[in-house]
Amino acid sequence: MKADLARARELLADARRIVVLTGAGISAESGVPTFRGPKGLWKSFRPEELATPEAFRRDPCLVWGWYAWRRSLVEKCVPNTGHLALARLALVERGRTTIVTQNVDALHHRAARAIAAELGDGDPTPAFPLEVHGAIDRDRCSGCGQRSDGVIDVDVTSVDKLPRCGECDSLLRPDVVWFGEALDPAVIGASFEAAREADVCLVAGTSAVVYPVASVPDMTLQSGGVVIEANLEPTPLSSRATISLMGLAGELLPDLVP
Ligand code: BV8
Ligand code: ZN
Repeated sequence: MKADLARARELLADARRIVVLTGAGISAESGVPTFRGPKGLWKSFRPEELATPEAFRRDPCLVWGWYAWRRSLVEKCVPNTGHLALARLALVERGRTTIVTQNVDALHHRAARAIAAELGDGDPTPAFPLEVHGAIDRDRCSGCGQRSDGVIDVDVTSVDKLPRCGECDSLLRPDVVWFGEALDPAVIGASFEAAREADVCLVAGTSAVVYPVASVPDMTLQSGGVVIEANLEPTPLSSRATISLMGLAGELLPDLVP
């Protein structure tokens, strides 16, 4: 493990372009539940019951109840050392690193602002991630698609109390991508382009089972780059990764990108 860590650190230090892919595991140490695994969100819920457009059509109050609960929980969480290490990587040498996240918790944004302030040069945007599955703190109109800041205390006691669009009166929904829904082509397209151009793809905290974003590391491999995985347990990616490091993202990432 020590030799792997040293080699991974060297590969990252020498990389011309880096793409980072993060999943729920990087936010676990901030208190945001992951999806799968022992204390995963889907232990207490069934994905087909909640993270699909059919579920929202069938029972919008149930789906809104889940997202309103997660929204209020995420609000109280703060970025951890893993988020901060990645933000520093992206801000110290601007333009070298692209962060792609499956997470909808906006913790990468908050880490970017904290490190930009610490570095004293203000602009956090190079460390803002490509959010391929959307953002839980934003709402989107299910009719006209207009986006807005997320309603905080959603009243889920009856459908007619759910938030509606000021323009077309359709139901608002969380601005996230559900199963069976297409990702924003511009966002996933930019993620794939960053993956193809990267010498190193650093994958942290994901079970690597959700497509199309799970193909990001393979695109780096196919264009001759290397993949470094940092995860708590082996995943379907581990056998394809150049280096697979097992451990907590909050400990591994500050070690990998000091
Ligand atoms: C689409 C947003 C097409 C909402 C989410 C069969 C085969 C292949 C693909 C499919 C298939 N059947 C269906 C599909 C497609 C489907 C898919 O991939 N399904 C999978 C499950 C088989 N994909 C889709 O439907 C996508 N859309 O394909 O559309 C299309 C095209 C054109 C037109 C119409 C349609 C949409 C996918 C997006 C779904 N939305 N979430 C919300 O958040 O509620 S997915 C959800 O899972 C989250 O976004 C999450 O990001 C994602 C992946 O989970 P992870 O982030 O990896 O989290 P997980 O808990 O699984 O793992 C955490 C890992 O961290 C673990 O390994 C753990 O060990 C580790 N860990 C824990 N703690 C730590 C740690 N590691 C380090 N440190 C720690 N401290
Ligand atoms: Zn509308």
